[in-house]
Amino acid sequence: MSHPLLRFEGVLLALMFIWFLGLSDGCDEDEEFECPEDGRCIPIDGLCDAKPDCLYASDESFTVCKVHLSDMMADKYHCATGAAIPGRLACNGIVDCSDGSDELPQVCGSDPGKLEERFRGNCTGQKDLECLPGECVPHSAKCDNVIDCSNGRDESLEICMQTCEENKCFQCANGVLLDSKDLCDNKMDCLDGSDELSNVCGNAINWKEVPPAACHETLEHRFSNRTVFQRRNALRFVYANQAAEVQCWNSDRKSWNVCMNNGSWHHDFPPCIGKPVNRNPDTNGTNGCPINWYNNETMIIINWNDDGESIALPPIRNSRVTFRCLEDLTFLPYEFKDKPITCQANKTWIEMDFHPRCTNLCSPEQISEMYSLTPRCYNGDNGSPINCQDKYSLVPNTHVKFECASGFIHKTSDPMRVKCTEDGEWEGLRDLCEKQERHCNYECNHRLNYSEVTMSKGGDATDSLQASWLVPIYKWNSTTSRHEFVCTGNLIRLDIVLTAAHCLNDRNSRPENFLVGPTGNRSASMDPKYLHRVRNLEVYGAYSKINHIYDVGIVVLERRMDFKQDQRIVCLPYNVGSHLDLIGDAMVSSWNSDGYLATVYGRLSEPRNGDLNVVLHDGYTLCKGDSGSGVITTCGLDNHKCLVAVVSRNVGSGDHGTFCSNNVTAATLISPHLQDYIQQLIRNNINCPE
Ligand SMILES: *[C@@H]1O[C@H](CO)[C@@H](O)[C@H](O)[C@H]1NC(C)=O
Ligand SMILES: *[C@@H]1O[C@H](CO)[C@@H](O)[C@H](O)[C@H]1NC(C)=O
Ligand SMILES: *[C@@H]1O[C@H](CO)[C@@H](O)[C@H](O)[C@H]1NC(C)=O
Ligand SMILES: *[C@@H]1O[C@H](CO)[C@@H](O)[C@H](O)[C@H]1NC(C)=O
Ligand SMILES: *[C@@H]1O[C@H](CO)[C@@H](O)[C@H](O)[C@H]1NC(C)=O
Ligand SMILES: *[C@@H]1O[C@H](CO)[C@@H](O)[C@H](O)[C@H]1NC(C)=O
Ligand SMILES: *[C@@H]1O[C@H](CO)[C@@H](O)[C@H](O)[C@H]1NC(C)=O
Ligand SMILES: *[C@@H]1O[C@H](CO)[C@@H](O)[C@H](O)[C@H]1NC(C)=O
Ligand SMILES: *[C@@H]1O[C@H](CO)[C@@H](O)[C@H](O)[C@H]1NC(C)=O
Ligand SMILES: *[C@@H]1O[C@H](CO)[C@@H](O)[C@H](O)[C@H]1NC(C)=O
Ligand SMILES: [Ca+2]
Ligand SMILES: [Ca+2]
Repeated sequence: MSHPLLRFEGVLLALMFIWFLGLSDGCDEDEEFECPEDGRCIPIDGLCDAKPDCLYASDESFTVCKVHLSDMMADKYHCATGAAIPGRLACNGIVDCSDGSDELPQVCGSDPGKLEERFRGNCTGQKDLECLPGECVPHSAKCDNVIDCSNGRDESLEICMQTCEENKCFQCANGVLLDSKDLCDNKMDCLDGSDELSNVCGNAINWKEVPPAACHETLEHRFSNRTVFQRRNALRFVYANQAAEVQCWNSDRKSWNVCMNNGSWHHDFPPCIGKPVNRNPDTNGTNGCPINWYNNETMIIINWNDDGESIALPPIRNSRVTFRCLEDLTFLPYEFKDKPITCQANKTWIEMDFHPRCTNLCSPEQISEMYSLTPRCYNGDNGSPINCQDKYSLVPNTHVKFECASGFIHKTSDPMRVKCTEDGEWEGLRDLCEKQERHCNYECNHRLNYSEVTMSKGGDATDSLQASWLVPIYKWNSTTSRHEFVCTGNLIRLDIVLTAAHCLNDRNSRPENFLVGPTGNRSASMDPKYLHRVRNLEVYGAYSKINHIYDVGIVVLERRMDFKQDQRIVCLPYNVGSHLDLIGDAMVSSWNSDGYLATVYGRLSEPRNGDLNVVLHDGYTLCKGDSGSGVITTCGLDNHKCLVAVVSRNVGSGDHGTFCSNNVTAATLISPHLQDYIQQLIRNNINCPE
């Protein structure tokens, strides 16, 4: 009889191989967690807080979040994944745990009869648990630590969740409570192996670390869109006791399987029909080690021997080799790049599951940079969703379906799709990009709540939501070697900022000298990760440097901003219809000297020479850094609020904005002519791939 642990050795080798490769040294270990899927660093606070931060939610996996009984906090509710949430969030009707375990009926009290009825589904008689439609197993199969359902439902969290009475119990990731003596005894008692994880047992005596078991997708059987998988670099897998639906690579034949805690799939996958047979004895395992995936058009083989390296051709026998991609193709999975593998004398590889591929990849930036479209990516036409930010996932035949970005509304129901070609290009993207205007419309002042703006200069801080189109513009000062705040800008598209021309127009005004911050707190916004680089500066042609009339300019950002709650675009009159009320009250929001958003009020005077004068009410002032702020008033038939002018200069003293003005401020009117200019400029700045 072999002890169960001995059976791990084969798996262990392969797992360690995967686990300890490709770790970068990028993250600060004390303050950050490195997402294994892509090496991104997230703040340590984001780890096991029940909210996924990593691309594939590895920061919330039970394999990192599960803790020992002695580390559980009495005042917290521990999700079955181990993540701790405030106790009051359990059973509050809102799912807070990433696995939903805080709202399961077993915990929150529900009629057991109802629950049984739900599990039964359409099953009858003794076989009263429905795994999948039509697949029934007996009652005794429920949570007996043996996988009976093809999709593992009989051992899933949904069915097996148990409530801990005294608030301190060890629970497997599928909700089953475990006796504390079974913890860290080098024997997996949980189907998911959570009782023997290093984060649970790290301090235990005589405990031997075994990496968490994982089952990988194969080349033939790819995860379907119903599988919630993890990813480590380019390899996709599920952890133990997690179900996976796979789809044949060449057909839509699907089947379910469950990963076991020794790293094997619970049952064999049904064969995929029509799998091509490799009749080449040099690559199919007859004359040498099998390399069915070898493609002489895309890869070369380097043979390592005592004399150094040399190029080899199949068959490969009894040697150590590396596969390399030709030209600028990308090697996948990239963590195996330049990794030597060994072909043994008996024509088998020491390493298992080595299936490299050399491929072109499509660009994640190109699909995420369009101002009004948000991509959703799929593995094939009807395949599983993949993350559009993840460049190693964007292989040929990745399909992308677009939706109008939040803040935009659909104008048509036309499908918006592109796909990645073998050459690594997005087919149809340029066309779609250029025609965005036809598909999606701005909701320019959607959710702006002007009535709440009650701030005055020097008053209390106002919420950035209330002036969510305002962005600070920073310019490089070569004397101080710093970027300094110079003017206020207004987002009129997610990548276009309207401001005053004089902010952009001098000898040092080159795009690379400018940065644009996010809306909100000006002083807090110098964190480089929130700053936007500038692609282009445009000054209205009629702008006069002498008397500063037609003082309007535009900053085009290199990349669009995200549409966030506190980031909105402002309406220009043309967005909402032609009616403009240019006499009456107006307001100007910008930052006060402390960096807080503030608003001043005034009365508009008749427009003259392209200027609209704002006569400020008593006690309000506008100063140098307020240049470029928008003058906001009522416009359009629905009494929208729009930006009708851009603050330019203090006319009282004839000065162009160096000092503060407390009575009359000149602002450049967004006249119909200027609107045309802006619209034209917007059209010319649709940033589409070549
Ligand atoms: C994993 O366990 C199953 C059944 O318990 C067994 O059939 C299989 O061979 C094991 N796999 C490995 C790699 O040890
Ligand atoms: C039972 O089967 C019927 C017909 O196949 C289906 O419409 C119904 O939704 C099923 N009920 C449950 C609870 O799955
Ligand atoms: C490999 O190719 C040879 C020659 O065509 C064939 O006889 C053999 O069966 C093939 N082997 C496999 C495993 O497909
Ligand atoms: C690849 O192999 C095929 C068939 O063996 C051969 O015809 C072709 O010339 C090879 N191509 C390269 C680039 O070596
Ligand atoms: C091939 O040889 C290696 C080492 O000599 C051995 O571990 C392995 O089991 C052999 N494989 C087969 C299929 O014979
Ligand atoms: C998965 O793909 C199928 C088509 O193959 C589609 O009908 C289904 O809605 C998709 N499901 C999800 C969850 O995206
Ligand atoms: C806007 O402000 C009004 C008045 O303060 C308030 O009643 C309303 O709920 C706010 N609307 C939104 C969407 O915040
Ligand atoms: C740059 O900083 C210096 C020192 O604070 C200041 O005197 C100068 O006016 C700044 N230059 C510009 C262009 O703002
Ligand atoms: C604005 O930023 C400053 C400096 O970073 C900070 O002290 C202040 O609390 C922030 N205010 C708000 C409202 O975020
Ligand atoms: C604006 O204020 C300045 C001084 O504060 C004053 O000299 C000037 O006449 C005022 N202009 C108007 C139009 O009220
Ligand atoms: Ca069972
Ligand atoms: Ca155990």
